[in-house]
Amino acid sequence: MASPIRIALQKSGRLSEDSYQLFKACGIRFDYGTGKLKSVSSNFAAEFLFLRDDDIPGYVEDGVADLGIVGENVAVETGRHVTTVHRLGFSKCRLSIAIPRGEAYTDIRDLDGKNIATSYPRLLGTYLAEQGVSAAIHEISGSVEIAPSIGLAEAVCDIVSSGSTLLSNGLKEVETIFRSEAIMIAHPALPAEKQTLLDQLLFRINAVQAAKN
Ligand code: PRT
Ligand code: ZN
Repeated sequence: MASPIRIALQKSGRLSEDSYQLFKACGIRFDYGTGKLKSVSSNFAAEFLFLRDDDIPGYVEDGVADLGIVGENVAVETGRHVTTVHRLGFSKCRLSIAIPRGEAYTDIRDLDGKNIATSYPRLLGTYLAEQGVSAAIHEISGSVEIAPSIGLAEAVCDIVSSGSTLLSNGLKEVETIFRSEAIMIAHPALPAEKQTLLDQLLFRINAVQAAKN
C-alpha cells in the first residue's frame, strides 16, 4: 500500500468541525475528537495530525505534513512557502480595521501617524504600504479589540465575522483589508505517490462541493 498522505487539521477551533465533515463527506474515515494528536484513516491512505492552526503552514512547508487546512489569513500571515490547492468555502471571515465608534473617519489617510493593534502585522503592514499610509503596528496575540479602551492604540485590525465583537467593544469597522476562507495547502514539491493521493482527494472534494451546489 502507498505510504499515507499526512494531513494537518486544527485540533480544536473554528476550522475543526467543518474540516472533519469534509473528509467524512468524501467517505474518508478516521477517529476525531478523541484527544489524540494523530489518527490513521481506516479506508484511505491518509494519516491526520491535530495541531494549532498557526503551526500548520510551517509543518506543511517543512514536509512534516503533506497537506493542511487553515484560514487563508493564517496561511498568508505566516509567510510560509506552501501551495494553495483548493478553496474550501467555510470559515469565511474578513480582516478589518476598526476604530472607536465615536471617532470621525473619512478615509485611510486618517490612520497616518496612528497606532494600530493587531495579530496580523504582515497583512496589515502590506496593506498600509500599498495605501501609502504610515502607522505604527503593535503586535498583540489576543484580545485585540480592547486595545483602544485601555489606551494601547487608536485603532485595531482583527478578524470579523458577524461584527458583534466589534460592536460590544464600542468599535466600528472602517476598512476591510483581506477576505478569507478555509483553504487546503500543500507542500510545494510533493513526491509523485503523494501527488496521486492528493489528486484522488481533490476529485472527491470537487464531487462533494458539486453535489452541494
Ligand atoms: O487554538 P488555535 O490556535 O488552533 O485556534 P485560534 O483560536 O487561533 O483560531 P480560531 O479557531 O478562532 O479560528 C480559526 C480560523 O477561523 C481563523 O484563522 C479564521 O480563518 C477563521 N474565522 C472565521 C475566525 C472567525 N471566523 C472569527 N470570528 N477567526 C476568528 N474569529 C474571532 C475574531 O478574532 C474575533 O475575536 O471572532 C471574533 C469576531 O467574531 P464576530 O462574529 O463577533 O465578528
Ligand atoms: Zn491559532
